[in-house]
Amino acid sequence: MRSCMGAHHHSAFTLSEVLVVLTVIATLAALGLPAWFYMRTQARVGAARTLVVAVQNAIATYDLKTWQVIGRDPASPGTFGTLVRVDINMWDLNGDQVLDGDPSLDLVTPFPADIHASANPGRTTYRGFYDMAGLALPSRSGINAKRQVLDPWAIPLGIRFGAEFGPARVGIWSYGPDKVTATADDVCSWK
Ligand SMILES: [Ca+2]
Ligand SMILES: [Ca+2]
Repeated sequence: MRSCMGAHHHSAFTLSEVLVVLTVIATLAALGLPAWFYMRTQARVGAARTLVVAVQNAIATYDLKTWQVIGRDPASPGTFGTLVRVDINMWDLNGDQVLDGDPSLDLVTPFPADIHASANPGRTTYRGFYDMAGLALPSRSGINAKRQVLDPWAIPLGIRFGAEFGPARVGIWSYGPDKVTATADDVCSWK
């Protein structure tokens, strides 16, 4: 009796054992993959938020340097002239609400013809946000061949100007996980 039962245990995995293992694997995959995708998306959203704030701060800091005093009368030491902001739209020269890279590297996007430094040397020294502001990019972000700043989904950041964005008057956003602008998952500097 005992030896008879023992004989059965020499076989390899039974069908039911294989099914149990497969079920466990399928369950782990069902639980684990969505969780992994979710965590990866959350990490990218967090990185996008860091990038958006960093770019906004870099633009604000750079803009401070471009404030200029005009109308000061050297003959009247008591006058201070008027502080004016210049180059407010220099980060989006072509007005397409995409943060510019180096215009001389981007011959497709319709920049004003005379902005291309290569076509008109000396006309402009503007080389795009990344090279003008000298920002150290946070992790998960990058730049493309046009030297545009890319979010964690490798999409260039959006940019918009207006009084609604506060004293800096500039809003920066990532298109978010759906890679489409002006949808609910956008990562915006102003909200
Ligand atoms: Ca642009
Ligand atoms: Ca979006």
